[in-house]
Amino acid sequence: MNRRHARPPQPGQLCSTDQGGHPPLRTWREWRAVVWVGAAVWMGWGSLGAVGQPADTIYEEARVPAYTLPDPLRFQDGRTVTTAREWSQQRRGEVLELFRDQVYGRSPGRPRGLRFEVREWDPGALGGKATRKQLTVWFTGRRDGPSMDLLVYVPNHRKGPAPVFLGLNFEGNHAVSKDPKIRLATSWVANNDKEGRIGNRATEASRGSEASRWAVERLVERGFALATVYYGDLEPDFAEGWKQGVRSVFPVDGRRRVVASKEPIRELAPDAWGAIGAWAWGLSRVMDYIETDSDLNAKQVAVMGHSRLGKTSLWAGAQDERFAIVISNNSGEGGAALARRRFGETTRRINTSFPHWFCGNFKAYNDREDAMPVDQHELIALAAPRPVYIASAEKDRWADPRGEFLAGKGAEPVYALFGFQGLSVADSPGLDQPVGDRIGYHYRTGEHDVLPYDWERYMDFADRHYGRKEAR
Ligand code: GTR
Repeated sequence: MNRRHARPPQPGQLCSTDQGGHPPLRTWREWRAVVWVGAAVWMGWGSLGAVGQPADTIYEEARVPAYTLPDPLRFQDGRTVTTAREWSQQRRGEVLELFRDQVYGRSPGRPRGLRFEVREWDPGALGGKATRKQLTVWFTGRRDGPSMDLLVYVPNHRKGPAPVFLGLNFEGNHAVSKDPKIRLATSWVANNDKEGRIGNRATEASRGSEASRWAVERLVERGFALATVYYGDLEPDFAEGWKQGVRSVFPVDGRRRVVASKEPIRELAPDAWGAIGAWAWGLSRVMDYIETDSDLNAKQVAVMGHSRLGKTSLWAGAQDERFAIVISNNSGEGGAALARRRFGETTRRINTSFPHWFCGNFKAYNDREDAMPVDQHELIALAAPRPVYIASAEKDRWADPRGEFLAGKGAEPVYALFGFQGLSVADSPGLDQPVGDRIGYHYRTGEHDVLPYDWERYMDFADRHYGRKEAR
């Protein structure tokens, strides 16, 4: 056994090497309170994901219209990429810029005033197997500005800094485990009487409501740390939610100039970040924290997300190359699934049900997927040469499992430039047969969900790529 802990900072201590700061955002809390009321009314029609699937949805292969994917190795001016260097230094930037401009929008970088405040630190968590850390990340460095709460479990039995799985959660940090010490989420949550979210507030009854999706004990047992944040801390998930999220504070204009705003922003440019961009930005801010925590291995951080948060992990991994592994769990349309393959959810559908997820420019592709300058195989390719894992589920036809596999296929030429095998199979494998070399893939039995099966595969994949002795 080799226990190694950095000295716990005192609760309330702010840690940052950056002494910069933004002007106080005096109106932030007041503004948020006003919008909550409107949001509660707006959300009356339903909760997360409660949007119907139209009757004309394509679920038969024979009805999928023919399409041609853009070539990831072709520059906008027609030239061909022939080397890994050309990809990394020129074409990668071009593809990233197209996704920024036309799909997810432009995001700001690390805010100057970023601060990490330790709220709780307990080396006796999970029956003594883990150290639980709870922090608040203050984005402007000011306590009257926006923030997110970060929950971290670090295994106590480990050699050196622990590799990390990082993911956003849907219902609040307290929902990922029954651990009674996790602080309840304080920001807006979607109502669900059965799961204890009432009046858009988390209650004690919502503890552990999402626990089946988070293999906390198994991760710790296998030597991984878990870091998670409630996505609603960054932006509540409804059309006007951005007015109470980080997008109202950090404006992005068409020339990528970012300034902290004294007043909430009331309008977004067509190429400014969408909600997925805001959530992905939060993941990069967690990465900023991880780099400061000597218990965590900042070179071994796998960013993982499910569904809309799988779209988010892919976008976070595309933009921020500090993530060592990128994992998409059932991310579907706007995530791993090819947009041009109109199986299941389509661009029009997603832009209609969730108008806030993507940037304004993306609306131009409703029923015009073929006009997109990119497709989702190129989003996967933006992870290259880092390992990427795509997981699909049998009953998740809305997400187009085959389209998710084919996006991995479409990314292979980029991995090949680096001398890496991608999926290393010609066609989609059968159920519950994980495949892949640098691009991992499985098609699991069951529903749109995150199951222990998925976590075991992600941990196996991470062990293999990190060359960990723990690899079974
Ligand atoms: C669905 C949406 C999908 C997926 C899912 C989820 O309603 O159409 O794109 O993101 O929600 O996030 O659960």
